[in-house]
Amino acid sequence: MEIDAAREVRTTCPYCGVGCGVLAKVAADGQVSVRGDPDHPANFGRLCSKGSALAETIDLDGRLLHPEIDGRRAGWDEALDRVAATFSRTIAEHGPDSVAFYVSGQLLTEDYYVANKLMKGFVGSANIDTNSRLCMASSVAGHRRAFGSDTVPGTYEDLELADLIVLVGSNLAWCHPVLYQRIAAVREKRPDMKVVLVDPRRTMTADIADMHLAIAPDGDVALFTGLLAYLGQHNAVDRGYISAHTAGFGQALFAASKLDLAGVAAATDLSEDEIVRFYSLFTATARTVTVYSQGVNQSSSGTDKVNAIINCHLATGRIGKPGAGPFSVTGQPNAMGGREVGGLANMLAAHMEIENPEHRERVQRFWNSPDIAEKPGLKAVDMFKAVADGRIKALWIMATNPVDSMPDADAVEAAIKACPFVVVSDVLAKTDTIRHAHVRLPATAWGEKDGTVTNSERRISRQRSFLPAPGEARPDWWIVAEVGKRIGFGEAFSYSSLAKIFAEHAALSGFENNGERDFDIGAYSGVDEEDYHALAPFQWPASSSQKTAPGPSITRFFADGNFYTADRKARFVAIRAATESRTNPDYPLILNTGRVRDHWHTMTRTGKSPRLSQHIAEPFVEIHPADAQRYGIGDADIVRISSPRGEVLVRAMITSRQRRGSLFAPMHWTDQFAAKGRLDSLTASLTDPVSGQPALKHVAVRLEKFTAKAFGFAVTRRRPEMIDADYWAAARCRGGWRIELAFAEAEINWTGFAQSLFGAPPETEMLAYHDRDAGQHRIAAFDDKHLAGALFVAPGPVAVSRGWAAQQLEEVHASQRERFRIVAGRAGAERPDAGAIVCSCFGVGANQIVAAVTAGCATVDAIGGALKAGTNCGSCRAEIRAIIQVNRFQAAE
Ligand SMILES: Nc1nc2c(c(=O)[nH]1)N[C@H]1C(S)=C(S)[C@@H](COP(=O)(O)OP(=O)(O)OC[C@H]3O[C@@H](n4cnc5c(=O)[nH]c(N)nc54)[C@H](O)[C@@H]3O)O[C@H]1N2
Ligand SMILES: Nc1nc2c(c(=O)[nH]1)N[C@H]1C(S)=C(S)[C@@H](COP(=O)(O)OP(=O)(O)OC[C@H]3O[C@@H](n4cnc5c(=O)[nH]c(N)nc54)[C@H](O)[C@@H]3O)O[C@H]1N2
Ligand code: SF4
Ligand SMILES: [Mo]
Repeated sequence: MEIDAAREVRTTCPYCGVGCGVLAKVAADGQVSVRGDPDHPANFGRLCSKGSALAETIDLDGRLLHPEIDGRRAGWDEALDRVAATFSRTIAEHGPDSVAFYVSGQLLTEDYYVANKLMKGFVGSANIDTNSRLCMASSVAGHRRAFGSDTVPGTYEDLELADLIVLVGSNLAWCHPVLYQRIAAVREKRPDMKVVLVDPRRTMTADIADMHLAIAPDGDVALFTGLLAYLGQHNAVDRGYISAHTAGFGQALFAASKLDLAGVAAATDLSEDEIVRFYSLFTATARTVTVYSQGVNQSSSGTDKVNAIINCHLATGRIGKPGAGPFSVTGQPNAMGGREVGGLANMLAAHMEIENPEHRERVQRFWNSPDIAEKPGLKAVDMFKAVADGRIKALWIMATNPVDSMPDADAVEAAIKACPFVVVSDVLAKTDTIRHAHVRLPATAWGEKDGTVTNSERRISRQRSFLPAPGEARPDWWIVAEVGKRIGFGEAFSYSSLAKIFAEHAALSGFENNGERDFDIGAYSGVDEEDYHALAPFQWPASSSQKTAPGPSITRFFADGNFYTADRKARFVAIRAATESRTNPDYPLILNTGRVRDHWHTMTRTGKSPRLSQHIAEPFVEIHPADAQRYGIGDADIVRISSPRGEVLVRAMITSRQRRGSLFAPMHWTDQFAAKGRLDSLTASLTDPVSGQPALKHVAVRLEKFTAKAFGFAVTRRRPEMIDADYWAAARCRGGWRIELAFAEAEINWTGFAQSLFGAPPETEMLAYHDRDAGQHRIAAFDDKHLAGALFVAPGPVAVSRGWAAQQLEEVHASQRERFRIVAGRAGAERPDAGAIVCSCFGVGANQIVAAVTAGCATVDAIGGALKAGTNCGSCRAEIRAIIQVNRFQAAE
């Protein structure tokens, strides 16, 4: 590929489902820079902290650059032949259901389309499932139950037009930051707009909320069935809409009316007063959008939660209208594209149904395929159970890291290890999953690959390459198509270009559609290379008839009914709220899991960025102060969380933002970044009965203090090969790595430990200070004028300034005096500690912000004026406001 140095390439962010447009540029010296695309309708130029730091994540460090078989380098031909031959043989000997693909919402639509076509139409099994099962399956199931199709009715603009936004189980400020910023911007102009947050934790998103309902875990079904009953009682339903466009209202209302207000209060742990205030606000506000995410989907009652919410919107006719509707926001960049191609085991393709013989016949005819899967395949959790018990004998994992992200992850890892044949396509050479692969296939990464993605509002945008493919890496679609050809389906998989795949996908969506299926992009079935190259973001539907008939295109669904059920009416779902206690005396606490602002999933990308790694540099757990006291845990202690399936060691963070009896820990840390941080070794394979989505937010656990005899903090230029400590967590910093440590034993040869940690050759100059009685040790190693590493050990959490220590890796230490300063009594004391980094764009820490507040800065903008914090991507503005509030309050006390 030729790179034009001066040209900005228009592409799409590879992180969340907001799907922001990005302009990427490669300078003559190879430096990449990115900025938000001002013309993209998802972000109009904005980017969050992760999007802004994309350029820091695209180096080739750690990349898998050539295929490998059984740990040795192999050529593509040999590797692809091995995959094709083993899959063919397994299918011949054990049938099509003995093989499986486990794919990802981070594949591009074209990759996904080819993988789904190969499995469902040519292998003849539906054993292709995706990490979207862990993410969107309950929304898909809820949509299909209510609408007869997996349709997201609204658009982002609705968030700006609404008078009330109800955020349910969504930490929008951190997980969909640009949508959060769009709402925040409107609220500045229209302070009457109300926001209600329903989340057991007081997250940073509460910053924008007029009302935070700290609901009991899984209290949502009760809250929204109670709301339906309330709407009924207060005559606040839209009778006209209900009778013209829906069915089942009576039964749903009857089921809802079984729960009175006291019952809702008991099930949600909210006061009746709070509940009624929320209900009356909802009742009074026609322009209401209910946004929901993983606090809804990842639950054993996830599908019921979705339908309980949709019921309230159907009952009020608030759907598909400007500023009104239920809105499931998607997590991954191409969660929607994956649903469109049928990447879930219980879907077919182009929103057609696997159980429907007409649909099967139609897809088979379109693909001209020898076979078509007759029944739904195994959903993720069941798929890995089938790997474990030997029913699945050949497994291909693409663009996902199940050893870290599947529930009961240790069992999943054991299953993968025991599977006779495992293929992993990834961009990295070392992940917790790829270490068990027989065949490793190097995929091209963001910036190198081309294709399309669909965001949460059904908008299809191009990802475009601006970097050459490194080494022998190849795009995922090419890899899958090559295997398809080698299995013997040459004709169906001989794509000469990406545009051909996209055109085929578009054609299938419009094939014998006639308005019967929501997903129709038939207007694009004729795209050629040039059109595809230039493809501008567009929202579906875009049927071929819409293209020929001028007039306004549909941007929202269902304002006038026309659902995709047989009678074109929506279905209310009668739901009974059931409360379930999962805790017991051995495992008395509820673990809730999720995300932090600056890391993405298993950190394969964000873990490379020093800027993003400084916001939160180690795995942690949020504990309510009363629980901390009960278990004898102090702030910054190391704690062990255990469940019947496994355990993790993480840092304690004591905060009253957490509910009593509940813990929250992020999902991001893996064996690549921490000693024992794989959170999903704790979670259970319990799933929602309708969607098969695991209940990742509600797991019974036990908490105890890990008694550390010594704590440590280190900075080191080279990443250690091995870290011999009971607890460690490594994070990138500009000059190398920073490492948090804790030890069950204090009788350690610290100099030897430091030497191995720094990877320092024996001739390295070491300076050391030891106070054995006080348990204090400080050791620094230099090569030439530079610090190779520094280790600080203390009997309690180490007080050294992290930012100062990391900076020493980049500075010149010419004189002996300067070198001694590093191990001197109060290292870095003359330089104030910036504290935990809040603003990653400008590296501004919490202590600096507190100081500015104390000096009189009273608003986020004033802080921005004084420190620049919050003035670039804006992702930290909620945190800055929280710091201002706490400190002004304290100053006033
Ligand atoms: N920074 C960042 N952003 C991301 C990602 C990332 O890894 N990092 N990942 C992307 C992906 S794939 C996804 S799916 C999205 C997820 O986006 P979100 O769903 O917003 O994120 P989570 O942190 O998983 O969970 C959201 C909230 O659900 C709450 N919750 C837990 N249990 C309940 C409950 O019973 N009821 C209610 N009402 N709430 C509950 C949690 O306390 C949490 O604050 O984020 C996307 N964006
Ligand atoms: N406890 C708990 N567990 C969870 C969740 C939770 O909230 N709590 N959330 C769940 C959710 S919503 C999600 S979406 C999942 C996410 O979990 P995963 O999908 O496992 O996480 P990622 O780190 O995004 O994994 C992506 C992998 O693909 C690789 N990759 C990146 N780009 C490409 C590419 O172009 N091609 C190929 N072949 N590989 C590529 C990366 O290196 C990485 O190894 O986690 C789920 N697990
Ligand atoms: S909100 Fe942030 S992570 Fe999500 S697409 Fe936009 S820039 Fe990327
Ligand atoms: Mo997700």
